[in-house]
Amino acid sequence: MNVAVEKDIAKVGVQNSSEWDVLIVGAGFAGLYMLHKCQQRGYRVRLFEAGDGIGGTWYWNRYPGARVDVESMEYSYTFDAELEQKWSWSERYAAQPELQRYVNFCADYFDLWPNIQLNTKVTDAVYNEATGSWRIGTENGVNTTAKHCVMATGFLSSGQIPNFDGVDSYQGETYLTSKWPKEKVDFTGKTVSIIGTGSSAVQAIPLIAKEAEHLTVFQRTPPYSIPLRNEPLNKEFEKLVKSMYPEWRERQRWQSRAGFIAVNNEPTYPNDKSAIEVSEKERLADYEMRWRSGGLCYYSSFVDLLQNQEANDTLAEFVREKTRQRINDPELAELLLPRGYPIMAKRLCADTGYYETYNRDNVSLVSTKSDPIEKITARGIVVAGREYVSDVIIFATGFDAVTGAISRISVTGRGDRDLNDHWEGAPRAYLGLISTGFPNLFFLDGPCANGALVSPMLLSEHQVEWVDRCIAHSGLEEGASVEPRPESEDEWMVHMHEVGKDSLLHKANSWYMGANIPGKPRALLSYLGGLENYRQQTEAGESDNYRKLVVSKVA
Ligand code: N01
Repeated sequence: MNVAVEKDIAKVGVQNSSEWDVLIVGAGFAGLYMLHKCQQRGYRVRLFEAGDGIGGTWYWNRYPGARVDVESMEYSYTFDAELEQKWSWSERYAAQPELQRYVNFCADYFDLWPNIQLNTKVTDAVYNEATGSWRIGTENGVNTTAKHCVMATGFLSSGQIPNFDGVDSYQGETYLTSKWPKEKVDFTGKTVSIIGTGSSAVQAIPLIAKEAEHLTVFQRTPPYSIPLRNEPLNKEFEKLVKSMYPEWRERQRWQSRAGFIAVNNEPTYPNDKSAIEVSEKERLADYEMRWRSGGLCYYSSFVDLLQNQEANDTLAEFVREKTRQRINDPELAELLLPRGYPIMAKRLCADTGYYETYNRDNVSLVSTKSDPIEKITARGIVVAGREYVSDVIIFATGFDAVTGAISRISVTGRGDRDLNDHWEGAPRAYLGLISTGFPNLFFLDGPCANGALVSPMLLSEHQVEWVDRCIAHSGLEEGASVEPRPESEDEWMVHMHEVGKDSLLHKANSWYMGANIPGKPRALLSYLGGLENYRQQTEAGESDNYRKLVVSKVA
């Protein structure tokens, strides 16, 4: 045992047979904040990260054009007032390299590095009922034990390449957007194919088109995409936000619906009116105002947009009409326009020149809606009997979202129960934070919470603080454990499905529903009650001395 560890044990002042009080898996924003909280408590804590750098999604997704589509001033840690004032963003929406610089700056600022272990991919976790602790195994053979284990593995971290016939026979270069190389990829003079038109592709396509000899886009479902309107950060806006950050953050937390309030460089409240009860003039004024602002602010538009098809149709038609104007060729526009599913039922995309890219001579579109990709050959992609020969294929084909990263770790709880068995059909977790039969194991940004529909930064900070208090409450002593009562987990699942049952999300084949992965059970994976409601529910979960949980102590 090293000196630092001995010092920490003295600080915590408990006897513990585990090597670590808390083991955190994943060095994204959530895992790093968890680490900071544990360090503040003086716990013996370790964070294992699979990559050779930190940042989670912002470490892996380095494809051209990768940038956040929540405003930088709102997509940053909210828990430290000094940090908020110290850091300055250069753009309205930070690009991947700047986000990585921010994450590294935070790790320095909070002195997190001594407890981060890179290149350490967790493969399995087994609960020991006698000691109330977890044994954690890793790909490189490091095994350790921890009293509490926090899975901060991310909800968009398991990239997927569909199992296309012949995919391994392809002889050209291949790239997956979510595992992009660190070195710049040069497309100059190359014919490039990209499969997928979700958020990643929509960001990458305009930049790759500028470089490639020819770019062919294989689109199955046209996305709804809103202009992002990125620009250098408006200094007046930065000054405004920094002058009122405490109030701004409170409004993000409690009065925002999705965790962001900036629209057209002003703080706003979500629109609580119905899209179909207001006049057409009022409705269009709201849509136009948000179109001018750009990005994802339609999530705080009329309250019934994701509940009522008629309301949703008004926005879908508005966006289609705006989109039509961005594409020169009317026939091509018809292929690119999204139809047949509600807007926002798949996550809205936000783009910089996406549709205008199709006005270039070196870009073509292949619709695979009625003629799916038949196979991949040594030279390219075959659709409807035609081979599209390419030097490069880019897979922008998304993620085994929400549950994928956790499910790839073999997790064995009380009574040798496998977590994937407990989650068979649909994941189950009380408040999205902890599952019955898996004591002392916590999920951040996991299933059954609302990471998918609110700003992940706001959600994960709130969850970290909840987990931090829960660990402090249950303790570190040998034999101590905490898990939800079975009826608490049942109640939460009933509540989650009740809240989500009328949502239009059910009408699209999206990762929200697990519907993008062949064979994955179709189920609502996230809580749709909004951020404020989720915060209230989790606070209630702590009431009456955590009566919804079973906290066992040493006899
Ligand atoms: O993945 P996606 P993504 N044959 O699942 C297609 C976040 N994000 O990486 O729609 C043919 O959205 C698939 O077609 P379809 C954001 O939350 C944020 O782009 O299933 N095509 C779709 O077009 C986002 O929602 C940011 O019919 C196949 C595409 O591949 C989430 O990450 C940036 C196919 C996958 O799109 C995921 O985005 C990037 C097949 N067999 C990502 N399988 C920002 O912050 C899949 N496709 C800006």
